[in-house]
Amino acid sequence: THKFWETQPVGQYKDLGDTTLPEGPIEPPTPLSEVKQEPYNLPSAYEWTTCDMESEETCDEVYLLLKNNYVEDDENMFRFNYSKEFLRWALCTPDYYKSWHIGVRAKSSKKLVAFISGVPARIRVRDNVVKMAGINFLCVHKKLRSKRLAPVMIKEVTRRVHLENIWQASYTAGVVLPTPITTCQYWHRSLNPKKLIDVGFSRLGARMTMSRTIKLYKLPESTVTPGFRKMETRDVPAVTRLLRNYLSQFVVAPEFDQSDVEHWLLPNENVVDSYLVEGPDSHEITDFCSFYTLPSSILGNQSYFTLKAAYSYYNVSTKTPLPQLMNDALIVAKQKDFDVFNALDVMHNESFLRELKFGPGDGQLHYYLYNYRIRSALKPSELGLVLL
Ligand code: NHW
Ligand code: EN5
Repeated sequence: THKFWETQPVGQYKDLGDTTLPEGPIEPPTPLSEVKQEPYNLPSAYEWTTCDMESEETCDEVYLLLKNNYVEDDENMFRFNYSKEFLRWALCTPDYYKSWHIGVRAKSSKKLVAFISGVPARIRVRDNVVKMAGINFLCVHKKLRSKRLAPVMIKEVTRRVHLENIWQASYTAGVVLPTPITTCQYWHRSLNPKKLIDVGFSRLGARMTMSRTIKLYKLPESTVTPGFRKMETRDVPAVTRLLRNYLSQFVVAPEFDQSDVEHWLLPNENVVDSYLVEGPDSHEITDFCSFYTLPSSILGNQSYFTLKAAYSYYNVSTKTPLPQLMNDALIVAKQKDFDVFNALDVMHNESFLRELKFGPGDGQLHYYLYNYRIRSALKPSELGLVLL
């Protein structure tokens, strides 16, 4: 049972398969004058703080809270270590609200002990473009777990989103909550198999030696597709057209305009990498691929401290076969010294995962919408959305 989630406008288990319920908002918006004006109450030892992520000092505090307390795998061997530059990129979008970057401090020490954030996003569900908050980086310090702080933080971010006249949200989680719109599988492509095996990220396969494994995952020194190059500012209009057209086929996808493409897809060192294929004569942009950088701390290894992981982001192929395009993405990721390339089975990713020697991981990612009902669960391949 879910004492908190039962009270929220999300798809409930009891309604699963009820085809009489309409698709769309679960609750109508309330007049802004009826939105609670004061913050929710925290336990008396704690206070709310709005985090200015443009401030070096505050960004550092959020970074350290997450570095030490954010998501781990099911065996607690690895923990996400989002960089400061990444957090700024993820949170300080062109149209962000500072009020949606919410911290909790201990009153006595002023230490940051919890965080939750939202950024505005336009998400299309079938034919409807909905203004949403993309919620991410919910984190409660390890020493304050299981005290029901998370529901208060979720209610507080919801209140602050409502104050901006926004009534829906999207989020992902590794845990099952009421109720996923789809469940995706993580896949992993070894780039540095020796290190991955040494740190326990992967295992030597049956009847495999280390040298056979290294040979299996070997990649060419340089990319193979003619016209494959890094994306530049001048490509924003063409990439926007290519991506908008591609994403239009999925049931749920972001509605990107040029300013979104500039923010989310222009290369940003150690944060996001984007490449495209430019045709030989017309200089037409026919294909695009991208990945973001998210290292993980390796917990309790004597020789290695971080695992450098690339995560597949948005990819579009109209001319280069998607497996060939993604093989070039693997080659640049290897050149940039990533240890592993991760991807979900969203969009058309199934078409390259096995062929390029990705293997299924032990983790899944569940996608959710807040206050928006979908008639029945989607297939991962019907999803055109990648959250950070
Ligand atoms: S998913 C990553 C979440 N963070 C982590 O896993 C980091 C490590 N864990 C922690 O910090 C990406 C804590 O365990 C957290 C829970 C803080 C997760 N989403 O305080 P209590 C995101 O950031 C429910 C939603 O005692 P705790 C997305 C749980 O089911 N709910 O637990 C975030 C239970 O409710 P129930 C989650 O362990 C989306 C209640 O929290 C959850 O000390 C947020 C227990 O609270 C999760 N990941 O703290 C929703 N994990 O009903 C946004 C647990 O079952 C919704 N819970 O009794 C939309 C808002 C905006 C709407 C705008 C219109
Ligand atoms: C929302 N934005 O479990 C964030 N990762 O498979 C919240 N496993 O890395 C999302 N357990 O399978 C939270 N190696 C959900 C993700 C939480 C992190 C997580 C999984 C995803 C993961 C690795 C390591 C497992 C370590 C022990 C894994 C196998 C790789 C192998 C490579 C060779 C081919 C077969 C697979």
